[in-house]
Amino acid sequence: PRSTLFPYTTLFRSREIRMPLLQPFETSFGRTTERRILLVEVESEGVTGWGECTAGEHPSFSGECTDTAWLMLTNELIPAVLHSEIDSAGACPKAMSHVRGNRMAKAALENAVWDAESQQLGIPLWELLGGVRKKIPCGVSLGIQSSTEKLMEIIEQELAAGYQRIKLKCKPGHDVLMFEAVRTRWPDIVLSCDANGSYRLKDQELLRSFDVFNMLMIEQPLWHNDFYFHSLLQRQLETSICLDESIRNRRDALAAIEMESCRIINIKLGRVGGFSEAIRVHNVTAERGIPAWCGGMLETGIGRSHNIALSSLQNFILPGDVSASARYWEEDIIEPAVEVSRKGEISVPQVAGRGFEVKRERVEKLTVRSERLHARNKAHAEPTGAIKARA
Ligand code: OSB
Ligand code: MG
Repeated sequence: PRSTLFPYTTLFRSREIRMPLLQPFETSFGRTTERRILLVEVESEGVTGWGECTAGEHPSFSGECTDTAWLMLTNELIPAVLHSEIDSAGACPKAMSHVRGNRMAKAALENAVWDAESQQLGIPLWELLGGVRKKIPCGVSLGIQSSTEKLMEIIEQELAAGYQRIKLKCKPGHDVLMFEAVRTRWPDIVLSCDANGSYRLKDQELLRSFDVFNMLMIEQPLWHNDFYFHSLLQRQLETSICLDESIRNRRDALAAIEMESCRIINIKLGRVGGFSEAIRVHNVTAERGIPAWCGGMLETGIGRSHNIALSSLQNFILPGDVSASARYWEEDIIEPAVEVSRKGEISVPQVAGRGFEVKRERVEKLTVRSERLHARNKAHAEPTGAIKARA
């Protein structure tokens, strides 16, 4: 549907907030205790759309980090979108196409525009995206723990809460013994692991030995940017490989599927550059009969609400890494907080927009820097702040 997104005054604001995690989160590439998160706000025609940047504090998951995303948003992406004639959120990728890469920065901006557009149209965001599911199945991703005992305690808690799948972060030296302990105690739960690219081809025999644990999948065992060696490895394994880091867009998904580099695909909004590309990746997995699920990046409620909307698309068949706000934050920046039922499901909100209010006062309190850019109308964009200072 055509939207009247930017006919008159449009205001963009980028800001950084700091949020301590309730528990540190450790992966094969590092440990996070406090998140530095960029939010993008677009105000137009009486609605406010929000987007969240999933870049980490360090460029270790992808080449992006909070600071590079800030630079791209304020110097390149927001001015580009302000100066182009956007009549729907789906037009954002083209308006930003002069910038290579930087997909997490692009996603924060594009997703804010989708959020605004759904409010202007008065329909739920998930409906604008083409979603169909009313409830989405949820799993949890558990970081590397200091001891197996601690890990077992947490798993017990998450299973009691109803989560449908347990994913264990792993790396060389932090794998078989942990899987053995977990499988001995829980022979039948749906289990998976995520190596974040920490194994090498010389570890083939070790990775083959994971087959006895009957896991649903092993996520990104090899290099973050590889397809070919994953296809060789997949031939050697009974367990399905799921690719995360490797899949940047629809073309990557198609290449991975055709090369049989994986049998399952994790879709993350930030990693693929926003809702437009996420839908395209989703569609190709659906066409090819490859189960998809929605990944997580330790998001606040804004990114979380967008993950919920995306997860309502038909081929998000497997439980995602989208879970309750209370697992991450003492207090989320949305209300109500995201909650998960005893069956391990999130109900997709049946109201216009993202379906969760942003707690503006709390966001203001958490803000450590912000910048405004605005345009009076399509023809006369008027940058402010740093952009104006450079002009
Ligand atoms: O690989 O899925 C990943 C968190 C940060 C970076 C990468 C990953 C993750 C997670 C956490 O697994 C998922 C979540 O609970 O948000
Ligand atoms: Mg992953």
